[in-house]
Amino acid sequence: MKNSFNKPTNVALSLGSNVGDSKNTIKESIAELSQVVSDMKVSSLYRTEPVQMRYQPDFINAAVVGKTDISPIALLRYINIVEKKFGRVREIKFGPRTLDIDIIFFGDAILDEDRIRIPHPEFRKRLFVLIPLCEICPDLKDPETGKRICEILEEAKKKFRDSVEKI
Ligand code: PH2
Ligand code: MG
Ligand code: MG
Repeated sequence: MKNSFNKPTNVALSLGSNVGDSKNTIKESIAELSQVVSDMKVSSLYRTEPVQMRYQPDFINAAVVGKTDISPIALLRYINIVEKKFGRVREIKFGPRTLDIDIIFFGDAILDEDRIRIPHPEFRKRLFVLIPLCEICPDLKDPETGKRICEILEEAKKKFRDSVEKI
């Protein structure tokens, strides 16, 4: 399925895992994503303190940016297939998971539907998303606020103290 732009769209994705062999899961799932995302830039892996549901194991997080010519919904469906392949079942909200891949940006798209919300509604509060993304793409613009990732990160660092450590 082609997207409506007729040319590849820049996408930013956040990956997280805190069940099983998380480092391997993140690395292998990035290889799967290369089927639908080209010209990928991949961040380092980070060990991060859980946010929202604090009493669970630390996460491994990473970010990926690249280009895709499929639609947001087609990308989401593909992501769900990859998540299932790594053993994800529908679990407790914010709780432990083998693999979570979230679409942070899809070009300039702003989507607010039941199935899909882009930009990701929580990303501005999440150092575990902003730090890896800023490593690979500090000038990437948030279509909702017009701010660059590195500016959003600086603001977030003033409010949030969650530990995010490069590994
Ligand atoms: N994902 C969540 C909830 N909390 N915390 C960290 N550190 N990393 C995550 O990926 C994460 C989280 C729900 O998706
Ligand atoms: Mg998530
Ligand atoms: Mg998700």
